[in-house]
Amino acid sequence: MSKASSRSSTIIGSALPTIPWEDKPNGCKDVVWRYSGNPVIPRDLNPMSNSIFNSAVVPYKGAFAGVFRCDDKRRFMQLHVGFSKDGYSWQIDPERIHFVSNDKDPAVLHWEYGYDPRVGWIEDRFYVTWCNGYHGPTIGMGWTKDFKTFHKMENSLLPFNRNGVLFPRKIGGKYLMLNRPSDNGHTPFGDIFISQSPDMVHWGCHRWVMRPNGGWQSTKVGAGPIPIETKHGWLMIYHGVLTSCNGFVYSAGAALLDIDRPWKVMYRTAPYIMSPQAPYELAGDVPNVAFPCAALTDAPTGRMAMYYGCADTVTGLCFCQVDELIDYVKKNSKV
Ligand code: BMA
Repeated sequence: MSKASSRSSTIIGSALPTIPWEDKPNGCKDVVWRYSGNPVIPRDLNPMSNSIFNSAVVPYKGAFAGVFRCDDKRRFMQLHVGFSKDGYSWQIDPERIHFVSNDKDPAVLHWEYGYDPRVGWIEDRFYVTWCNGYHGPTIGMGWTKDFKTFHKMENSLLPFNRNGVLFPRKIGGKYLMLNRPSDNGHTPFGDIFISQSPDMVHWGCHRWVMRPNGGWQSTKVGAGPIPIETKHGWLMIYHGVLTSCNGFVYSAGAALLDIDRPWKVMYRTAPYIMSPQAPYELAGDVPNVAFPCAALTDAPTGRMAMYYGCADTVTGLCFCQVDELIDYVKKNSKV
């Protein structure tokens, strides 16, 4: 990984000159714009996949790696590893990830299903969090150093919980994880919380972060990609859900969280930054879903490329300029 950090720019992070990128199209009035070749990952990239969406991508060894949600043709939800030279063209292992553990307790390797992964580099390894089936959905955790061997850790929380997203570094001497307590089904409620841990195994000191806020985010909210450290606070992209007469509609918004006490929300967008409007977001196994799970950033240029699930079927890619997005969050905020 490039360690070259650029504190002269808004993003406090590394350079990623190979970030996937397209300039904003002429005439586009939105703060986030879509990749012209979307969907970047089709549902049938793997012969046995019904759909590939809500997936996580990171820079890895001068290229890109990721953990992908692939629902198979039995409609079982599984996690698969994938690699790409350019962030656009992906090879995804047709075999699901089989986690390993030295722990003899069968509860650790217990596997029912896994979905909606997030991946983040913290200190010396990549951590993976996902919605893990353990007698109900909770936040599973694992780590890898090479995207070949994946080590399974203890579940971080009790069921029922979804959208576990780690911060990329310790804050106040602890690891922090955004999460969203839920129910066992298609949860019709949900606030975002932060849980804290000294060791990535024991989680507590829970702090409330934000509730639904009307309109596109009136039913529930949940964290998306690993938060991005900026000079203006942690930039958290999140999804918000509206219940229409045809069911849930998943859009994306952005918030700025206090850098030292990130449960303090300084700004959050009253309008969405992206809502399902493209055909591949409007039609699929679950229509009307735009569900971000990963963001790549290039600190010197302020470019951000975001991967998001589209209609629970395919994976989309979209872009923004982080300075412009922060400006938009501040100018259009209702906390
Ligand atoms: C949520 C999760 C997501 C999914 C979304 C829309 O509860 O299951 O994986 O994208 O619903 O179906």
